[in-house]
Amino acid sequence: MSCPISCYCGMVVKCRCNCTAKENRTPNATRLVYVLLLGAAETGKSTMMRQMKIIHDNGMSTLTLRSYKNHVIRNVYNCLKLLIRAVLESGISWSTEEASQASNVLNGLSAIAWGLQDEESSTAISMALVPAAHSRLASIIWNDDAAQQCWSKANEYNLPDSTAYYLSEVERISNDTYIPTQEDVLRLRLPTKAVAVYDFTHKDWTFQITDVGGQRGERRRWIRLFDGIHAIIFLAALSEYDQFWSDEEEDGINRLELSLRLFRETVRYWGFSRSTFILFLNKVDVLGQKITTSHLNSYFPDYYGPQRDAQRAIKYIKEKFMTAAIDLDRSVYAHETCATDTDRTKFIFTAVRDHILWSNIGDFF
Ligand SMILES: Nc1nc2c(ncn2[C@@H]2O[C@H](COP(=O)(O)OP(=O)(O)O)[C@@H](O)[C@H]2O)c(=O)[nH]1
Ligand SMILES: [Mg+2]
Repeated sequence: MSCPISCYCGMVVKCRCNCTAKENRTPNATRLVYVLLLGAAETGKSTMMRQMKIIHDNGMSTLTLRSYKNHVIRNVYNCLKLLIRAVLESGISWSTEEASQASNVLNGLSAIAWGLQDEESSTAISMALVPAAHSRLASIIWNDDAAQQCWSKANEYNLPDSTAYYLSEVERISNDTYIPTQEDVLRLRLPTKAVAVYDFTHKDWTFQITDVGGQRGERRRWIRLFDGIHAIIFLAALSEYDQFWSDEEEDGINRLELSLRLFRETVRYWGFSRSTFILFLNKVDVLGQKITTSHLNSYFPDYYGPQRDAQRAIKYIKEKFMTAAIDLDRSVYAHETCATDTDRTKFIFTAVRDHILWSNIGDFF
């Protein structure tokens, strides 16, 4: 049997136990490789799943893109509302009368004015539209100095990562003939409760990737439902070092601390003792932007490296995760990722896929 992985090394793989049943497996028989995506909320799990689909299904069809239109418009609406609320809470004055008036109009706006129903029914046939007049007002808001000041403190006001993206693109999105692009879809924040499963086939291997969703309280219970997992891809956001959870269960907890705690629990869970562990240190692009103004040692006083240095910050965060698994007899493979970047994800995932196959090869031959 030749190398099952696409590294073209020409290696011949033999069954380790010489078992004829295994040797006689037909070369075309597919074998299932179970991969679980884990991590705290908003670290990029659903975005990674969407990327898998883009990468393995040769992009999203127009029909699929259209089906996301309501969600995109809902995200624009949410980003705008949260940004206006942040400015009003901050006490910073709008720099022009025009922006102040735009804020009055948009702040009083209900989602129905944009054809949006409640959150649950936003998958219904797309009726949503950003009226051109509102799109102009949204641009005035976004370009105002008060909004920019609040955006530079996005962590304090819990502004979504995609705020800058959607509010810079609002004019395009408000077009009558608007169809979302893949990037518009990748930038979506869609809090999903359901478990999502995606299968793709590579040679005679079928990868089944499962995202258990975002319920915080349920998370620990969820992982116990999964058995025989070949690999865990754990996502943590590099950019969450200056962010805090503000919900009931995890109120006031630093998001990176929570990711570290979850990682520690997951890597130690006996049910995963045979699984390959891969760590995606995601949102490398967001870290690169915020590190210039938000200092890591303001939140992690044991960071003694230089300020405004993305590489040193990444090194420090990576070491924190590695230390969490240091006393265990297992390797963790870490990658810096940007889940919204298709080319980068494709490159990394090809390496990860091959790595998962190699490290589980004993199970398959
Ligand atoms: N800029 C940037 N945004 C990201 C990245 N990964 C995820 N996001 C955004 O972060 C938000 C939350 O991501 P999501 O996949 O829903 O997180 P989940 O709760 O772990 O499933 C979405 O708006 C994504 O577009 C990334 O690497 N860079
Ligand atoms: Mg999700």
